[in-house]
Amino acid sequence: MSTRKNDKANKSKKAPTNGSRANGSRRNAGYGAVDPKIEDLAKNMEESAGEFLTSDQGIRINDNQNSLKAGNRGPSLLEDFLLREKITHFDHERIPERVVHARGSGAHGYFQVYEPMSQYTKAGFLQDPSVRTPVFVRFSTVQGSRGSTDLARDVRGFAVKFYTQEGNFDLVGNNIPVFFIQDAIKFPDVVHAVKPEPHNEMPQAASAHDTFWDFISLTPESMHMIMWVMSDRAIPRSYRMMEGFGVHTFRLINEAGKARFVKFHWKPLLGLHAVVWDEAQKISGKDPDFHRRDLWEAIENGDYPEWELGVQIVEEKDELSFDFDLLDPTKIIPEEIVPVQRIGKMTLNRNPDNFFAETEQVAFHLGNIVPGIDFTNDPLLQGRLFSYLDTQLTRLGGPNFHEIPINRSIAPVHNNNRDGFMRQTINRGQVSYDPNTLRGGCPFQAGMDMSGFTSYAERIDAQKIRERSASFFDHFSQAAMFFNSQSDVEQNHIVKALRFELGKVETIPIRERMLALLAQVDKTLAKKVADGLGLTIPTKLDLPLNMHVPADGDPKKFQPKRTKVDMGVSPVLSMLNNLGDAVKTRKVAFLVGDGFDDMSLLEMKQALLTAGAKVMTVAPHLGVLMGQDGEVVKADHSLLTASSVLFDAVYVVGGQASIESLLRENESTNFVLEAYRHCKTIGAAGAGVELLRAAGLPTEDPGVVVGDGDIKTLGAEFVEAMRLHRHWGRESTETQTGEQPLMINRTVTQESTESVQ
Ligand code: HDE
Repeated sequence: MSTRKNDKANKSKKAPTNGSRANGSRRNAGYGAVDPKIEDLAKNMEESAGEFLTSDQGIRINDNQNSLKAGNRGPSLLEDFLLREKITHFDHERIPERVVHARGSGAHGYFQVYEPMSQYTKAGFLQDPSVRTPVFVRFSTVQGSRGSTDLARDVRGFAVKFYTQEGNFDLVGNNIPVFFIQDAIKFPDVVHAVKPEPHNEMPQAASAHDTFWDFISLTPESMHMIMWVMSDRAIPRSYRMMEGFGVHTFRLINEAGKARFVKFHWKPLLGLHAVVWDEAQKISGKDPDFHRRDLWEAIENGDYPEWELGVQIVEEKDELSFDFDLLDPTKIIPEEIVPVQRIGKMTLNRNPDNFFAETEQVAFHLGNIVPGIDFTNDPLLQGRLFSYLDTQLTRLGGPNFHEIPINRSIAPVHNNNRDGFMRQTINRGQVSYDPNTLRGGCPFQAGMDMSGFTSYAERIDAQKIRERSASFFDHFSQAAMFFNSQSDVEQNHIVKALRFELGKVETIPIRERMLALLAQVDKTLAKKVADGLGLTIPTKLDLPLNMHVPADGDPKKFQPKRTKVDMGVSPVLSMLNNLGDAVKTRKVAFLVGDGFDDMSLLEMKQALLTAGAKVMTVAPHLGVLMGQDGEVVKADHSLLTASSVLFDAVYVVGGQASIESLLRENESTNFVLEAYRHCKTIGAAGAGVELLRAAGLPTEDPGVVVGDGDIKTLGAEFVEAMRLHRHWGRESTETQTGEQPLMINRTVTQESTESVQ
């Protein structure tokens, strides 16, 4: 399959070259040694610069403008094999999009472990800190179609393929550590409920509609997940600023065969940040590719995103020592109970060369594991083990998708699997079965000492039964823990998100059922949502709380537990306690017009660049702008092409003429006003303050930084203000519970933990 080079002796004439792109110039970026996956992908790369146009059969094409006709005004001829080849290929360019996670963005990178992990696992890629294991990561939204907006309120997929020397290991996770359901048999239901409704295919990429909340209102096990997806976790500022989680409990197994339970985490070094909901909706119109672009640009700029891999390890003997079941995917292990050990770092440093070939064709599978890692009996995990391989058969058109360059392992593949659509491998020889003598028994089974995979020999002594373990029945304690662990600002966002989502639900009884469920999590929360909906919390429900009761079943076996466990709070669950560096790689818009004050632009720019931020000028017109002392700057955007929602902070450059030209455009006051409403840092120097006044902004707000003289001091203040990410004091307090502490220190009150009635 490797690309033929244009060096055929009988075609010595080369096409004119107009600057061939150095194919692979970005290859090996960041690597000291050769990256084995990059080398592997290179075998399939094609580069047209300097080459002649050919058919798929390699025939050089002389006329790519006209089809073959009977006379220049006559009908096209069936004989035209070039026309037919081109159109036929075009007709079949599309493959089915993913059933879920259709909208995604990918990047290449590498992973390095900090210390040998041999105490816990024999996995080869977790032993040697000097080894860089290549990775390909795909981030995604879940609900929407391939062309939908990045900024939907949604869970984000966080799927990592490690190309290890022992074969591929896929950690197919999300940015939220729990899931809606406990058993795989409910997955088609929850997905059907959240996807656009089948009769009119509306709404796109949104959970705010009747079928989703109908299902959720009948599925109390979803309440913990609902708290997370209604929080700001579901509207991240960037893929680079969100956590990742393996969700299920897995196993690590060491050389001696000792197993331990493990939960996987990804911790972003840039901290956790979100946008606000109004901003998210506006970005969806202004730049639906916002997250995709952000990831792409960061990597192109050399701002390589990084995450530390964390593990929570639980000894087997402690399996049953928690208030929840380790096999229940609607539960986390609070970090305060089992700390997260950071064991290595992943760096993304290369954008894909071709979206379809890599990001679209990549096929993740939870079942891709390596010796030293194994599964547990989590019933969601067990169902996923079937689904991923199965779905790829249709999506990628047959059983050979592991041969697609982005999917193939860097470890050699030898087995007796044969044939099928699009087979690339040319298996040589007579033998395609095992055992055999004709090939000396090859390929051999590998002993455990030769990295042969063996499943963990878990003891199982059970009845075959369709039942859910009673240890899975507590659906509200962790939902309450999550809610109680949020700052007032974050709780306020959850209230507003629920008011929005349920406000879009047209069927009143569904809203009421949701209020009854929310009341099991926290009465104040339910009351505030009810107020927004103009409803009261129902005291009695017509239907049982949990609808998973089979006609002939014992309802008690399916009901959520009546008493909640007080799990207290877990401060690490608040994004505001994970701010990290809120300046590095952040985008600041400089509002500027002709006649600007040169120093107020240059010195502020310097202060921001030094702190690691990015600066972009937004002006009344494109082209160049002249400063009052002769400085010339390029306008990166005009007020028409840019919008404040695409930036993290706004600075109004000084200079009377500049401000006057900005004030002639309505968009300039809208720009700062919207940034203010979204709680962003705003700065203005000298005459720039006039623009803030014209927009009606207060200048004594903590996140509004103004100054007349020394721009260096103003710059330092501006950077400090940006470090807070947002200035939440500006938000309406109508739905808030009280003060707005950044750090959490709550105790749970009796009233907020009322049991199910
Ligand atoms: Fe998935 N999921 N899922 N999922 N999932 C898919 O596989 C499925 C679940 C996740 O970027 C599909 O290739 C079932 C949890 C990610 O290509 C499909 C169940 C978590 C991606 C599928 C779950 C995930 C997928 C669709 C319940 C977080 C995108 C296309 C039993 C731990 C991977 C495909 C990418 C994709 C099935 C639940 C993560 C249909 C049956 C929980 C990140 O096979």
